Amino acid sequence: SQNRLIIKNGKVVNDDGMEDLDVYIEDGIIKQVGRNLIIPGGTRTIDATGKLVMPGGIDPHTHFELEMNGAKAADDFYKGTRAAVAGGTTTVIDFVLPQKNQSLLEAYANWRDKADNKVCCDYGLHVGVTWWSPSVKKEMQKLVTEQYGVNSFKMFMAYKDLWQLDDYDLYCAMETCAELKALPQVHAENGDIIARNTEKLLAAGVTGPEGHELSRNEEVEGEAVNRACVIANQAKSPLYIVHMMSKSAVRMLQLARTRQRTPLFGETLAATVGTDGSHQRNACFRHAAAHVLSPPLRPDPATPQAMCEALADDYIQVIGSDNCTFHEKDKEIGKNNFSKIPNGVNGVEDRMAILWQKAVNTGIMDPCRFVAVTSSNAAKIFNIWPQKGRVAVNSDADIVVWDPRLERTISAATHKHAVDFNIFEGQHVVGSPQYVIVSGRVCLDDGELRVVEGFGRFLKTPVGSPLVYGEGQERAAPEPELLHLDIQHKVSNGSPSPDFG
Ligand code: DUC
Ligand code: ZN
Ligand code: ZN
Ligand code: ZN
Repeated sequence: SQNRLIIKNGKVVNDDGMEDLDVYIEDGIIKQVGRNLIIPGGTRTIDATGKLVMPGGIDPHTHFELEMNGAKAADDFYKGTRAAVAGGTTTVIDFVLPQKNQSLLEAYANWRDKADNKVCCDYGLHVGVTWWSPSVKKEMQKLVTEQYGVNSFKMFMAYKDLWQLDDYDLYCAMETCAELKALPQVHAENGDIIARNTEKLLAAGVTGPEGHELSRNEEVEGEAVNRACVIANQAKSPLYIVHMMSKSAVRMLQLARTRQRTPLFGETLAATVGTDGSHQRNACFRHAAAHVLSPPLRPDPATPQAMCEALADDYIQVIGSDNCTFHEKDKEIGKNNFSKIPNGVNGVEDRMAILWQKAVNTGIMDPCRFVAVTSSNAAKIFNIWPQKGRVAVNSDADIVVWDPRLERTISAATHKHAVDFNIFEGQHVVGSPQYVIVSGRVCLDDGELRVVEGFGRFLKTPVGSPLVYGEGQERAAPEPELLHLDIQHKVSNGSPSPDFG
């Protein structure tokens, strides 16, 4: 075999522990992990002395080439996955977002066509349920089959008149997910409140980027998180809340966990831990608009650290990027109306370094938890574990050799994104990848990027993840005494506790 590699003298970090071990790779697969390995001659050696050998990152939230408000995201599947690999991420999961009344299967096929020959690393797909009808349900049934390999569906509670579902349709979509043992994902913001607030702000002359957060503050996110959890409970469905951006959102998710039985997962973003809402008020339109995404960055300066702590404490399980980059000139579409600014920021490249800097270097989390939230948890939730998300025999050789002492300053001048702006501009980080191995191929080689366009494969994600649907995943029934409803129920008819499941 030509394709042999050994990573020696490093510390292997998995989500459940770390140990000094060598890793031997052949034909894209990890074949041996241990010490004093016996390996064939002619194998390339990477010396990882003083370095951490971790599973490549999984970014479960990207929007390459997304079209929004008349603009198209700058990072395509080539530049986007190239940036991912440069930062230590070796798998991304992107979103197929059908138009209203468009066939989900057709939108899926279009997205595969865009991506398959461009991706530099493996990628999977979530599919948006952006409208509802019996035909949509039939298409979901097809998409979860092995032919298509989709196990997660995203529903929007915001973007009225574009992607938003009402509660009835959201309930139906979640029931269908539960039936199929797929995972519903929800964008949790109250789109009707946002629509009305937008009208009021524009009428009052607030047209700049500062209006964006004002139209959709924390309360508007927290309400939707709570409602999504209630609907999931009624549908007897697990739930994954994408891009949680505020302390209120986390609080509502935690509260729901105390009262309901279905597994509830939360995701936050590199943007949320790496920067804050003050930039949306920058006097320079381009600067402010570049920070506009939904849900928005928050003005509360305690948010970034609180989100790091939520990740460390398992209130939130996953960090993604929501990478959806628009050139500065495209953000100008919203020059006179903040609601027209194409939404989205970068993050697929810097997600790991940013979290390392903000949460590991500060002592908020240890390297094992870092691996859990940047890789292993997403692999488990999206049912690609332990093929992905683990350094172990028989796992894919998707590996990052992390140098915890490597220092660099993040800048649009040097980043690998196609976009001309970086929301982490000027931030100094200590800790970055030195080598990144994608399916056994060294694609970042001592700092030099050597990706191959089209090298990545489409990754099928099977339904029925053990972490989401397995035995013991249903939470213990809540204490009936805590529920006012139950007390009334007992008083009125004296029967035992009602079924909240
Ligand atoms: N939020 C964004 O900021 N961009 C794309 C879609 C979304 O929900
Ligand atoms: Zn979203
Ligand atoms: Zn500026
Ligand atoms: Zn998104």
